[in-house]
Amino acid sequence: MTASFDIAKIRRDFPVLSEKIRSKDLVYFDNGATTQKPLTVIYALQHYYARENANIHRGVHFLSQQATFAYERARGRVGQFLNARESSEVVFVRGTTEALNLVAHSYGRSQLGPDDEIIVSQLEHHSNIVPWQLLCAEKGARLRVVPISDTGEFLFDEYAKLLSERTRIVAVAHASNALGTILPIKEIAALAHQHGAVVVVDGAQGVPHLPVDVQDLDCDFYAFSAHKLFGPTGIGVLYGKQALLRAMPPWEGGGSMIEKVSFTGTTYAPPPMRFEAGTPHIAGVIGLEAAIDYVNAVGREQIAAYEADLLAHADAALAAIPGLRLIGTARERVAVLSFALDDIHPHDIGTILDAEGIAVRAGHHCAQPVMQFYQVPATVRASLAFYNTRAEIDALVAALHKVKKVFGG
Ligand code: C6P
Repeated sequence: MTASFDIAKIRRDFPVLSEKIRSKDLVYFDNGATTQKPLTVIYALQHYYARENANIHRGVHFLSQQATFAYERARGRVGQFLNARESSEVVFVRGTTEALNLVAHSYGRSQLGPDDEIIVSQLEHHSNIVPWQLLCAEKGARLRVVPISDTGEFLFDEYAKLLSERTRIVAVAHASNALGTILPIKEIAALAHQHGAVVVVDGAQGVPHLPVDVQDLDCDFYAFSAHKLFGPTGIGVLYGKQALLRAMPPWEGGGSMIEKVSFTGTTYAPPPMRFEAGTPHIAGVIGLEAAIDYVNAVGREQIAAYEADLLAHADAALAAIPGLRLIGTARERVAVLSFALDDIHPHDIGTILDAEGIAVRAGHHCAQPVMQFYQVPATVRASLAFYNTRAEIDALVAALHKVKKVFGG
């Protein structure tokens, strides 16, 4: 670990981490659902509402201009964070779900027809399945699914077989929320492009763990949520290549997204404004910028290295528990551990862990096709972040031994 990665200081930056839950030290392992927020993000929101609150893009007065400047500066920061060519390739939305629906509604509805095909993988979150199913139903298009291996790997050869001249969209996760599997986006995109398909990446679980360079990946769209990146809820990003965004029709109408409105015909603003109808979540955007600044200051390479070390420790520690079955053991994973323990129901495990102050998610993780593949109704999922520690993993292991005792194991 690099000397600059000061875990004690990092933990002090996140006030909730020193909370007691049920008289126990909080161990927060539900980062896949949402991450905790550092003080810089909390203060940025407070500062905006206390000192700078105004609507944007429509006021000549000082505060409005200041808020507009802050909002557009944040767009630039997100663009740099993703290595987009231009900040106008960054569209602010409510979150990953809205970003994916935007692409399905705007790009999908205007470009797809009967017998066209959309490829997703077995690993997808419902947000990267259902919008495409709705689009297929409307257009008479077909959804094709790339299978996974028993360890939870994306089967690239099977993907290659599914691609054809009918493939219009390939929509895949950067990393699986249920298993942690990292998908080979760069290779997926290169092959999709050979067939003339566009590539949509659900980056909800990629951005918090991995450096993301959209130019290097050469994806056409990349979606993520601020709240999984230590930022506020209710704000997210759709990155889209400029040429694609320019050619896409609006999907929501209202203020801010127009050039000229009349009853004889309305014209639309260029992207990104074309896709940001109405008053946006200004404070959220400012909070997202603060979150990105925080992550950059910690260092994205450092975060990835620290989390790889945590994951290796957690894999070994959990494997040593008799009766524990890790679900999803792909070679390349972000720090997500999904598991079953004996035949104890995951919700019972989650409840007992909660009594120990340990927050995990028990359920299908909005990835029911993954559960169907492994023939389990649910798993327990510990999803880690860079503020977690080996000691917390050891606390989880000790608590899982208690769970076994309660169930006579
Ligand atoms: N996964 C989890 O506990 P929203 O809700 O729009 O911010 O993100 C949706 C989403 C899309 N894709 C992936 C891969 C995700 O993990 C999520 C959110 C949470 O795993 C809540 S279900």
